[in-house]
Amino acid sequence: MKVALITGITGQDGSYLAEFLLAKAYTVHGLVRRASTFHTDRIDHLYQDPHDSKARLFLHYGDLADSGQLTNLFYEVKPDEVYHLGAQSHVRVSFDMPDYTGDVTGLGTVRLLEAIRKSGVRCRLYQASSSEMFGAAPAPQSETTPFQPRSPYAAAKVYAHWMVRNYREGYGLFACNGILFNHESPRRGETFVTRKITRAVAAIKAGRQQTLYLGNLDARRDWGYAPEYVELMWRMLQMTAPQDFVFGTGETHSVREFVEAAFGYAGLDWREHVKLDQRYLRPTEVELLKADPSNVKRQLGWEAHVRFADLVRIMVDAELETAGLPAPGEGKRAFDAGRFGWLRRP
Ligand code: NAP
Ligand code: F7E
Repeated sequence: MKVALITGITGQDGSYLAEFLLAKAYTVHGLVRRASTFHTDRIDHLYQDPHDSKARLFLHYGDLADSGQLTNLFYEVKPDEVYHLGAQSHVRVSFDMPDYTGDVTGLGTVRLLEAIRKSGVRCRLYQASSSEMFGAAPAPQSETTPFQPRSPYAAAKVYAHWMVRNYREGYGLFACNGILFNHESPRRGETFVTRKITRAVAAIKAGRQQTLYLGNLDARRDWGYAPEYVELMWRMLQMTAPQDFVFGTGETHSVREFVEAAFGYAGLDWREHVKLDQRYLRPTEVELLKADPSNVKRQLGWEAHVRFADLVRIMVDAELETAGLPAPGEGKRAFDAGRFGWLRRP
């Protein structure tokens, strides 16, 4: 039975990954930040009483800013596989909090690498790199596209990415960077644009909201479905030798197209509800992201199955259901298509 350690287990990807690994009979340990309120809602359905001898999910307080606790955790848990997903992951927020973002997202990765090295625990590491690192680089972006980061977040991820490669080359660590393009789901953080839009659709349908304020509608992203992406993270750590991969759908759509699709699916006219708020614009924007996923397809036989239209439907259906409203259900059909047998809820 393998042991995994997940940083960022309370986040979107961490929650799906924990679910996926538990279904694969892993013992899963997660790093959780201390807060004055509970914030484990994404993993509450996975909770197991640690006093139960059959428990396979364990949570540990810690922080990527605290190297001592990270090192202790390696001595205690001795993981076979480490999935480093913890980060200050919001690009717009990173402009307001550049040094904090550098500390947690950049240096936090170095603290983790040092914890592995100093503890001497032999494990494999997955690093959550990001398509944001490509920034202004022309699309489509692949493993050979040079990085041109356009935000403090992206610059911090570039630093982390290269440090992971450095530990791979310098210390022989089995460490892989997954350069993942945007991936979304009903568990996406509420301030990322797709979830903000789908939540607003349900609130407008329910008569609780009239207007949705957004920033740049022209930015284009390669949006996929998060559960597919966490499967790939696991797959990368099962390779015979460590390697970095780009992963995305290979399609690109504008924020406006997402808005149109989400409102349209729920029978709403977005023009009656969406307004610009300058606060959501970024000092430097990444205009166009579109993956070239041919390498991962060739080497790992991996491709994204849930595409733009189904992703929108999955997210709007989930939001309408949560609001107690009737949902068209087309997203549910895409979701039920059989690929996600390990998922207990979308
Ligand atoms: P997310 O929902 O924002 O989750 C981030 C996680 O990091 C949360 O569990 C958060 O804990 C934790 N965290 C934040 N600061 C921390 C700290 N100082 N110490 C310990 N943990 C901390 O992000 P996500 O969408 O799941 O993404 C997972 C990873 O992939 C991130 O590294 C992100 O940057 C990267 N990524 C995401 C995408 C995407 O489209 N989703 C694409 C490429 C790369 P709290 O719950 O306490 O806040
Ligand atoms: O913005 C535009 C915004 O915040 C997408 C993170 O997971 O993916 C994510 O970063 C686009 C941008 O995601 C609003 O300007 C318009 O062009 O949903 P987002 P992101 O910045 O692409 C990458 C791959 C990561 O690695 C990150 O961790 O939408 N946009 N209006 C808006 N964005 C937000 N958040 N809010 C708006 O009102």
